[in-house]
Amino acid sequence: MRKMKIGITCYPTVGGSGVIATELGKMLAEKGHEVHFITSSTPFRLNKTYANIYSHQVEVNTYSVFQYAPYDIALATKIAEVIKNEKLDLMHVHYAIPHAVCAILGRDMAGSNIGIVTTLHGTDITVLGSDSSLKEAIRYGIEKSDIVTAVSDSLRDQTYDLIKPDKKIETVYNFVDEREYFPQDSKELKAELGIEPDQKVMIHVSNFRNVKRVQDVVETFSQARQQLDCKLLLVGDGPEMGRIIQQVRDLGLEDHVLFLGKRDSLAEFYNISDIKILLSEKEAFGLVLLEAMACGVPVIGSNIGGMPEIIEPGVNGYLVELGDTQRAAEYAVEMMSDEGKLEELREGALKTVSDRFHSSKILEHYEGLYEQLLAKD
Ligand code: GMT
Repeated sequence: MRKMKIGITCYPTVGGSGVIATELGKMLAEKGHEVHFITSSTPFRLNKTYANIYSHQVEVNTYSVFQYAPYDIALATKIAEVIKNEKLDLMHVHYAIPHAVCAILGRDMAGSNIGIVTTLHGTDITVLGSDSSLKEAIRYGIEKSDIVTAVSDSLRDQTYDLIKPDKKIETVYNFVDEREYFPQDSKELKAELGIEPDQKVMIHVSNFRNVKRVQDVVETFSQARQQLDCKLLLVGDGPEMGRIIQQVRDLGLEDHVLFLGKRDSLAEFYNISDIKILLSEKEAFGLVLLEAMACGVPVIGSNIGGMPEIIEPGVNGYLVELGDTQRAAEYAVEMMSDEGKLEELREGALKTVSDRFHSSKILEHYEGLYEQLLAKD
C-alpha cells in the first residue's frame, strides 16, 4: 500500500468523534502514513509526540468589526495552507458541519483537487440535521465530499431520511485500540474505591447530556439494588450532572454510587466492572459499548440508533426498549447473579470486538477508501 499524506480535522475535545479521529490518525501514522491534524487545539488523545504526526492549530483572531469570531473561515484558510505546504493527498474530516464545508472551501482556496472523506458521527445529523438553518449546509458538505461514511447503518439511514442527500454513504463502524482496552486484573483499584472484592459493579460512561438519559441508568441501578448488592460507577460530566446528583440523593443511594468525573483512561474502570449500561435516546454507534466489550464487559443498551447493530441479545448483552428501566434492572440482576451466564456474555463481548469491530479491519476499510480516491487522479 502506498504511503499517503492525510489531513484530519475533528473536534479535539473529549467526545467519541474526536477519539475515533485521533485514534485513526495514530494508527495510520504507525502504518507509515504522514498524518496532519488541523484542529482548534491539540486533540486530547494526542498527549505525546508520535512519529509521522503533525499538529496544525487554527488561530482565530477577534476583531471589533466582527460580532462573532470567524472560526470556520480561519479553519478553511488553515486547511488551504496545509494542503499546499504539506502537499496533502487527501483530507478526512469528522462532522459535516462545519468541517466538511471548511475542507471544501479550503481545497478551493488552495486551488487543489484532493479528495475529501467526510465521516458523520451522529450529533451532526440527528440533532443539527433537524435545524432548518443548518440543513442545507449539511447537505452541501455531504454532496461535495468525495466519499462519505457514517458510523452505523442506522445513522446512514437517518441521514437519508433527514437530509436527503444525493450521495452514497458507506458504513464504517467505530473501533478501539485493543492494546489499551483489554481484560486485565484491577483488584487494587476496586479496593481503593472501597468496593468489596465480590461485590458486583455496573458502569455508565457519558458526557451527561440530556440524550444520554442518565436518570434511567440511576433508576435501573436503584431497582437492581433492591435484589442484589452492587455499586454504580458514573464516569464523565456534563449538563445533567446536577440533576443526577439530586436523584441519587433522593433515592438514598449516596453510599452506592461513585461519581468519578471525567477520565482519560477508562480501561481500568471497565476492568473492575461486571456490566456496562447505556440507555440513551440517540446514539449513532456508542463507542463506550465497544470500549467496555473490549475489556470483556457485557452491556445493556437501549434499542435505538446503532446499538442494535452492536448488541446481540444473549450473546454480548441485552437490549431494552427506550425508558424500560424495569426490564433493564431485570437483565442487570440476571446477569450479575449468574456467574456462568456472565462468563458466557464476557466471552461473547470479547468475540464481538475481535470478529466484527477489530481496529485492523476498520483501518483497512478507511485505507481502502483513501486508495479509491487516489486511484481517481
Ligand atoms: O455521544 C456524544 O455525545 C459525543 C458524540 C460526538 O460527536 O463526539 O459521539 C458520537 O460519535 C461517536 C463516535 O462515532 C459515536 O460512538 C456516538 O454514538 C455518537 N453520539 C451520538 O450519536 C449521540
